[in-house]
Amino acid sequence: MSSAACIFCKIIKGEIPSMKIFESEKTFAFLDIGPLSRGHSLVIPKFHGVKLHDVPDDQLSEVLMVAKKIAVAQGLVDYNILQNNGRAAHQMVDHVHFHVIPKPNAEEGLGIEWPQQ
Ligand code: IU
Repeated sequence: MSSAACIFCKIIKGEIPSMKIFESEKTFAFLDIGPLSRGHSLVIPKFHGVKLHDVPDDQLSEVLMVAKKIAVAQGLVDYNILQNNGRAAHQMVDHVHFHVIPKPNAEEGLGIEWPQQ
């Protein structure tokens, strides 16, 4: 099921270009256009659901497995897997999506000396 008005459904169908990094029967992944860090990607079910509870379990479980595969393929050590539901929870696009956000090693990435703890 897809929604004609949904921008992520259009990305899945190729009607809007994206930097695709993975596709299967149920899942699609692409680079975020506004990355919070280098390599920030989004993993989405092809099934159109606005919030987590709208998406069938089999679609959701594959999305999480793909997010893990992407993190492993990128060689990530520290990263966030993030998923927002609803405006108050900072969801801007109404099609369920999981962010994979690489975190550079804190000390190397920020180039500052950390206080001893
Ligand atoms: P959020 O969890 O709904 O707040 O995140 C939406 C993300 O979708 C955000 O990081 C955007 O940069 C990203 N995005 C995108 O990659 N391509 C698009 O065409 C649109 C949003 I619209």
